[in-house]
Amino acid sequence: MMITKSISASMMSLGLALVLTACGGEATQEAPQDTQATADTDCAPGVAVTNGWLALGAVEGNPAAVYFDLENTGATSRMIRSASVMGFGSAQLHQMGEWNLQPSMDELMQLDVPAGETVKFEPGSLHVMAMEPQEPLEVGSETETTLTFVGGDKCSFPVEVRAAGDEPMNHAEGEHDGMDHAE
Ligand SMILES: [Cu+2]
Repeated sequence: MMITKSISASMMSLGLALVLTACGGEATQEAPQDTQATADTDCAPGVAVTNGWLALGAVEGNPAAVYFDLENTGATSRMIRSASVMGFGSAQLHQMGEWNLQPSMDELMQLDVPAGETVKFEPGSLHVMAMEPQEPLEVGSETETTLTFVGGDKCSFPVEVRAAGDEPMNHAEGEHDGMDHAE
């Protein structure tokens, strides 16, 4: 039992080192100038997010969808519990699926990311639905998404804002399984 724990702890340390290395690649040595609201990736040890982007709703004021790849480089599984997106009043974890041959969207209460695995949030599948946009986002700009894991660890990362047309699935017309996103 003790041996297992100490191995696990050292693997966690390894994961931490890998993440720090990965994050360090983007950072410059100079002191950051606080000229824009964009953020660097800032994730708990053992979690790495890449390829973050946001698809605006087809109509201004509609929900947007956030996509990214999340890698669990740690030794234990991670459970995503909630998400928030800067510039939006609320956000949910969603999974696209099919029900009666129609596309449907289900809210996930939490999402397990097993140790060593990468979960892809991508169009037609998993996404973070960003609701209640507070102000129009410009295509090509960036905003920040934050995931919170069970236990309280967080992962914040930038997402590039893309136009609605870049996304295959139109959320404004898709079935939302009875949920009211427009509220
Ligand atoms: Cu959705």
